[in-house]
Amino acid sequence: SLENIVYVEMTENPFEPYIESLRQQLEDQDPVFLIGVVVALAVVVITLFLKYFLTSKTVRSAVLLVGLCDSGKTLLFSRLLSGKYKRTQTSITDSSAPYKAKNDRGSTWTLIDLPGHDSPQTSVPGEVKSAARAIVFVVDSAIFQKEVRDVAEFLYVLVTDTVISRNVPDLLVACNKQDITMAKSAKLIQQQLEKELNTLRVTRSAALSSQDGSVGDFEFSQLPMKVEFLECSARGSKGEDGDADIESLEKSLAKL
Ligand SMILES: Nc1nc2c(ncn2[C@@H]2O[C@H](COP(=O)(O)OP(=O)(O)OP(=O)(O)O)[C@@H](O)[C@H]2O)c(=O)[nH]1
Ligand SMILES: [Mg+2]
Repeated sequence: SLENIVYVEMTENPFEPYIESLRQQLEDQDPVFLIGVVVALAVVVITLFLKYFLTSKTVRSAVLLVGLCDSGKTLLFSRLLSGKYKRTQTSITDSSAPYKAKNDRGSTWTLIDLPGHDSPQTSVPGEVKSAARAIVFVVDSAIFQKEVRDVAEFLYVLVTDTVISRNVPDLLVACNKQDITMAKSAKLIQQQLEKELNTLRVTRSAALSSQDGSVGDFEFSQLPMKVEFLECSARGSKGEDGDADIESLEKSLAKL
């Protein structure tokens, strides 16, 4: 009867014809239709990939100078930017300036000088951490023996930081003040820090446990980021009148 027909038509799914034709086309394996689907998916994947790739490249352009008080961060900052010697005082706030790397690409990084008086946990603000492409960890090689515990603790906080271990910036350990006779070499500083970080790893947590699951002594090569130890002197052998000895640092910054 007429009543029955109207009832059937009203309960029918309005998308039924489309789904039916979709099913039909898939069944027929219409090549044009399938190619269309593949191309559409490819466009979505490539767009997402490019977006991720480009944003992570452009945002992370900061090079941080971190380390304990008096290690020479501010003098290095001045020497890297202008080459000039400068009398410094304990920094209260951070300062930043564009730094042009000495390479053919002409890369420009934002160099950020951070004060060293804060505790390791609060010394690097969150937004600075996530912008870091490289961290220059400045060590006073002349009084390293006295400070080894504090230096190791600072380094431990940095490499176990969640933001930093996600972004994996390069870690350049600048063994500064090499112009002083008593200065320890980069090799010795690396060995001592590995020993000290091993102790911290054992006593604190398993956060630094090696990636391959092997148990044994801590080595910097086990960290997810690239680590490099280098020697420099922000003062230089001739002091205020002469140039700094920072070629090794400049070379590493040119490779970023
Ligand atoms: N002999 C020698 N002295 C240095 C060298 N680099 C820095 N200094 C001196 O060490 C002192 C501290 O240097 P700063 O650059 O102010 O140290 P900083 O790391 O910025 O210190 P904070 O801002 O307090 O964290 C200054 O008197 C510098 O002249 C170096 O390579 N050799
Ligand atoms: Mg300073």
